[in-house]
Amino acid sequence: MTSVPHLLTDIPGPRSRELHAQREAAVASGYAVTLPVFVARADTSTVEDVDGNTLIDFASGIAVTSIGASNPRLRANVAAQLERFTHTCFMVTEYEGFVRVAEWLNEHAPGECDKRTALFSTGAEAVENAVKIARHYTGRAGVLVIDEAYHGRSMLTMAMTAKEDPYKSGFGPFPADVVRGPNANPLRGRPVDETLAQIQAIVAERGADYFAAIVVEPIQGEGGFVVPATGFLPGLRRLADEHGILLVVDEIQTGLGRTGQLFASEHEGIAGDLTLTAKALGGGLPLSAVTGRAEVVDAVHVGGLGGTYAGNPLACAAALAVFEVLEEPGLLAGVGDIEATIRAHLEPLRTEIDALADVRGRGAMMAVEFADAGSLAPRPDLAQRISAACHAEGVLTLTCGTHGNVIRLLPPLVIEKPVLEAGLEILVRCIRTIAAEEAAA
Ligand code: PLZ
Repeated sequence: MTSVPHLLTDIPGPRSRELHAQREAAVASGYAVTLPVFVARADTSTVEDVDGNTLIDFASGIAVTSIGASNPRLRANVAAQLERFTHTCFMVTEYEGFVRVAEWLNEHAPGECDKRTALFSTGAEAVENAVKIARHYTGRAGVLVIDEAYHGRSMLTMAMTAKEDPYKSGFGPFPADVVRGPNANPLRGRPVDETLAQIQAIVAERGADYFAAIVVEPIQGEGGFVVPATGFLPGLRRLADEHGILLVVDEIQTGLGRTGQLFASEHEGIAGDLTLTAKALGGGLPLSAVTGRAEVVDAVHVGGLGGTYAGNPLACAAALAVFEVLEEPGLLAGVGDIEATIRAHLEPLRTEIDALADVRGRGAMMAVEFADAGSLAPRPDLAQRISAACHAEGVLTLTCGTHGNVIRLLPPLVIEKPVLEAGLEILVRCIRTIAAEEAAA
């Protein structure tokens, strides 16, 4: 491999700029873009743009291409399926891939119980359907969600998502019966027992028969890669059990190896009544799933769940390749090595750079938060400038967080160590440079 990143032009290059201008004349302006670079092809952990530049991929298309954006096994599986048929609609005639994906998820999702799986296409659809199932099973309406949560862009999932701008502003009114509780954010929240007591009070206020589900991300994604304080998730599990509420764990960003376990729930020793997957599940083809206790999932009447493209055959073929890669010996342990490498590069900066407030995450889902020392006033300006500097040097980083002050790293789980290290060295250099400029200003 030639050394990466490998840059031939400015980023974005001339051809990308030309295409971006065409995009502006054709595409709805409501889509934001992290880096206006047009991709020609992708490899295990790099993307090549239309100007011949090779960038290091620390985004994986937002935690989707965990096994790489052009994995040979996935391509072969999808190509073989493509030769056979592209679609039947599972509600019209059946095909085997759908069943095999469901079986794998039933076997591997958290919880020692008989399970069933329903497949859909997008993450938001999985969340919507989990709420449908939970309401049907419990006969209750309420959905309890957490501060700083992200669950999608459909009407119900916008209601469940916390952040107003850009996700919700101007798009309401939203469906009713979504109630928000506090987050056990170790950097910014209250102690975990107080947080749980507040949630307990919210449940008590609404009455015993109100909440159908508590929906929670085991590590918040868009909300800022917030790893909840120890005890929060088990506390929610207990609270749900005490009140006959279903616990729905949204593993759409964290699931399928991202955190070094197949499911992030496993780090906390909990199992949702329903566990949601998407993103990495289809390895880039649209596929999502609700997996959970058979009794709960099968409470829904025949015909109550579905969708034209739900569990599309090409996407199922892709998922079966994803499962094979996840089961390779050493894959999950390698994710632990990714975390160790990231920490080794970033943690020393904590004492060196005042505005570097936190290095956190699990596995290949790691983040750096920027905030003023002492007051913890968020510094989105720093995160944005550092991220932009990384882009200019050929490293594709993303930001996130309620305040936009977090840089997140989501490399493919199969990233080669030299590529990871090259990207991290650039990130560290950019953090130092921007922090020094800041200090001099
Ligand atoms: N739940 C935890 O992370 C998607 C959103 C990007 P969809 N996150 C990326 C954007 O700005 O639209 C996500 C998630 C969690 C649900 C979803 C929704 O998944 O496949 O985007 O619908």
